[in-house]
Amino acid sequence: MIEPTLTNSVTSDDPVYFIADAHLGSESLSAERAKADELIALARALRSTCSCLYLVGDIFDFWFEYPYPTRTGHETVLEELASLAGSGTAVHFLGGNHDYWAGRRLAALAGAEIHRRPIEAVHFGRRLFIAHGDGLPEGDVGYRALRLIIRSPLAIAGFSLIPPRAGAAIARWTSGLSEVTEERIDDAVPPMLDFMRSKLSEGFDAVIVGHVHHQLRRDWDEGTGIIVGDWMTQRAVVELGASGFRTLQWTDSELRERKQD
Ligand SMILES: [Mn+2]
Repeated sequence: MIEPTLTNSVTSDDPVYFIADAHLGSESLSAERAKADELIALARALRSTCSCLYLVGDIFDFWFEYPYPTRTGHETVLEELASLAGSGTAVHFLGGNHDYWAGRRLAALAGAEIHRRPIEAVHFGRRLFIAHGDGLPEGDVGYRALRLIIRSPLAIAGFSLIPPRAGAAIARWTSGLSEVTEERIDDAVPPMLDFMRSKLSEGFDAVIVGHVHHQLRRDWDEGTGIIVGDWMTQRAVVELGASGFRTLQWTDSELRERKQD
């Protein structure tokens, strides 16, 4: 059983927001610019209206903390997140399977609290279980084995000896192996729904995950399950306010209700 880390619960009337799977650094230069510019615009729009921003994993297609200074290539986004944090928004970063190696350096650059495990938080009286979602459904056994290797200290030590440019090339290659397709999304949704219901049965009021790249909300008797959807292709955003959850999309420089597929 996965025990979530309990975060400090924020008592505020301002809504809480969730985004996931921007995979910054994975696409063409123009796609990358659009993703980053719009993410920066969102962060600016959220300033002073958002008590808490959860980055629910795979915001970066690749993140590694070398033991010496390197350019991240994501300076503008990081600066904007840091100013959002500076304005009083609590920024929580959950490591995904692509950016699990995020640590102290990212925390300092983005003003974010870094989590390498699922977290539990309470907002608007609801007990939330928040996780990126990789390897959580029970069926994901092969991937779980791979993840154990990715997360081993020895593998991390080995990777830090590779020059950053070569390291990034290896990361791009492994990233291509896990490319998102419609078929993979269809396969991933049912076990994720099962997983969410099992967490709800443990007493959570809502379960929020990313990873699947498809925005989805299910309301069951025992609670709400939400897959945030991705920033990469959908600019998906989820809001939790006093009146409950809203599935949104950043489009034409504002947040709008997003029709469920
Ligand atoms: Mn993922």
